[in-house]
Amino acid sequence: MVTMTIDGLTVQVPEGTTILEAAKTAHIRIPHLCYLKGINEIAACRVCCVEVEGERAMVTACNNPVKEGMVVHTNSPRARTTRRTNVELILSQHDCKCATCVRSGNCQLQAIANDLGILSLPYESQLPRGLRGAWTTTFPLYHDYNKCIKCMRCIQICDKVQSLSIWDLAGTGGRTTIDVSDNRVIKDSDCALCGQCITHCPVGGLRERDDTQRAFAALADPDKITVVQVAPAVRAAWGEAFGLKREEATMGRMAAALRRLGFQYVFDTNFAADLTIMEEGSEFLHRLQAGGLTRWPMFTSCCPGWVRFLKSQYPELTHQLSSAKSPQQMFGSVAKSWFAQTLGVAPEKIFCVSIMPCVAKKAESELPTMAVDGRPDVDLVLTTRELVRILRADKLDPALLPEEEPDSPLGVHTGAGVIFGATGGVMEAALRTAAYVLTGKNPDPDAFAAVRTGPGLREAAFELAGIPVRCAVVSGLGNARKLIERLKAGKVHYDFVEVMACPGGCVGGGGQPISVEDEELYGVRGQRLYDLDRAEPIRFSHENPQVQALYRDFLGAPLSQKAEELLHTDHKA
Ligand code: HC1
Ligand code: SF4
Repeated sequence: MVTMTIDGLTVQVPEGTTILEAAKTAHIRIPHLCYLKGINEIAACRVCCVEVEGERAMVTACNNPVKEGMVVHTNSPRARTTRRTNVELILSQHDCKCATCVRSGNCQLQAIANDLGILSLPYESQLPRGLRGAWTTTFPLYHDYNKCIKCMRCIQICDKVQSLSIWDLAGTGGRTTIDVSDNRVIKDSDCALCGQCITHCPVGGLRERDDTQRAFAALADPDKITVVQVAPAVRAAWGEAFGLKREEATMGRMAAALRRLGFQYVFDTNFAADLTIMEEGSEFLHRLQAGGLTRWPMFTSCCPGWVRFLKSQYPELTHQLSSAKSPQQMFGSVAKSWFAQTLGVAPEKIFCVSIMPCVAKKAESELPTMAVDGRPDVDLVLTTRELVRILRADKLDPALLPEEEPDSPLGVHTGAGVIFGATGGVMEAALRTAAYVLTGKNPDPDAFAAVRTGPGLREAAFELAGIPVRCAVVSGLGNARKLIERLKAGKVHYDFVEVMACPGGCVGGGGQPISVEDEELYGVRGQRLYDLDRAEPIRFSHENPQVQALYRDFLGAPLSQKAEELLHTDHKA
C-alpha cells in the first residue's frame, strides 16, 4: 500500500493506483475529459492536471501512479489556472454552437466549461478543421471534425474493445485530427456500425445520422398507416434521459408516449423475438439433427453489427449464420403481410418505424435482402436517443403519462422475447423452446440461467433430451474475433453461438442514452430485462398466443415456404 496526501487528506491505496483513482477513494473528483478507465489513460486532454509538491511541471492525474509520501493539490491556484487554460485551448478548436448540437446538456466539455465559468475565450478560434471536405451525411454514423476534441477515446474503443481500428490520428501539429484509418472513407471501411465510438465520445464529435424529421414527415402523411415497434433493450434505458427510475420507465408509458406522437399502432419487437425463436430454433434443431454442425456452430444473426463484422472480417463463415432475419426485420415483414391483410390494406400503406438501441439497425433495414418484393420490411429506424429527441420536441414528459397497453396482435410477447436485449438472452430463449420441442414439455424457465452472466466470452453445455448441446455467448466484437480464432484453430467446438456486437448486448447498444459520468450501464439495464422476464405470465416463445395465431392463420409452420420467403435471408447483401 502507498500512503499519500490529496488536498490535505491522507489516502492509502494499492501500489500502481493512479492519482485520479486515489483521489476518488477520498471522494475528491478531478475533472477529466479523455480518460476512460482501462481503455484510454493517455492524458490527451490534460484537463486532469494537478500540482504535486516537489514537481516543477504539472502532473496529469489519470496516467501517473501515486508515490509514497506524495502530496497532491487538485485545486491550488496553479492547478486551477492550468485546468482552465487547457479547457480554453480545447474550446478554441471546438465548434461551440451548443444550441444545434445533439449532445447539448449531455456533453462533458460543455459541463466542464460551465463549471469553470468560462464565459469567453482568450484564444482565437481555429475552425474549420475538416481535412477531407464534407463528411457523408447518408452513412448512419456521422463524424464532425469541428466538434472532435482529439481525446482518442473512439480510436481506443474501436481498437481495444471492438478490434476493428477504424479510427486513427491524421494530420500533424495544429491540423491533427481523428479520421478513418488508412485513408479510407467511412462507408468503405469495415465499420460494424456498433456505435460504441459514439457512446464513448465525450462531446458531439460522433453521432448517428439524424432521422427524426423523417419520422415526423411520416406521422404527418395521411396516406400512411404508421406502425412502430420498440426493441427489447430500449425499455431498459429510455427513462435515463428523463430522470426516471428503471421501474418507472415502463412499456405502458412508452406506448402512451408513442400514441401521443401520433403512431397509429404501437407494437413490440418482442413479438418478433418470439417469432425468431420459432424460426431460428427450428433451424438449429434441424441442423443439429442433420449432423451438420460437426465443425462449425450456427451463429445467431439478429445483431447487425455482428453480421457486418462477420461479413467483412470472416466472409467465408457467413453461411454459418442462421438464415433467420432479425426480429426487427421479421416484425416489418409480418406487419406488411399478415397485419396488412388483417387490416385489409395494401402493404405499401404501412410505414414501419423501429425504435432501436442500435445504429447498425439503420443499415440493416436498408439492405436489399431485408425486403419482400422490393419493399423494405422496415421503413425507418430511430435510436433510443432519437426517440428521446422526438419526445422532447413534442414536449412529452413520460412521467406524466398514463400506462397504456400496446396494440394486438404484434404487441403481444413473452418473457423469452424480453431477454433478447441482454447478452445470453437469445441463447436462453432458444434453449427454453428447443427443450420443449425435444421433450414435449416445458423446462423450468430458469434452467438455462447459466448463460446470463460471466465474461464477454463464455460457454455452457446442456443436454436436451439426451442430445449434448455446446453453447457459447459472446458480446463485444473483440471477443467475437477471439472466439472465431479459437474455432479456426480447432481449440474449441460449439453447436450454437450467440454474438452481440456491443458489450453486454443490446442494452449496451450504440444507440442508447449516453452516461455523462462514463458509467457502463449495461449490467443494470440487463438486470431490468431479466426482472421483466420473471414478471411475465408467459416465459416461452412457443406459448405466445399471437405467434401461434400467425402460424395457424398465415404461415403454416416454422420453416414453411411462406416463412422462408418472409422471415429468412441468405445474408448475401
Ligand atoms: Fe436487439 Fe434484437 S435484441 S438485436 O439487441 O434480436 O437492436 O434490444 O431489437 O432485431 O428483439 C437491438 C435489442 C433488437 C432485433 C430483438
Ligand atoms: Fe468502430 Fe463501432 Fe465506431 Fe464503427 S461504430 S468506428 S466499428 S466503434
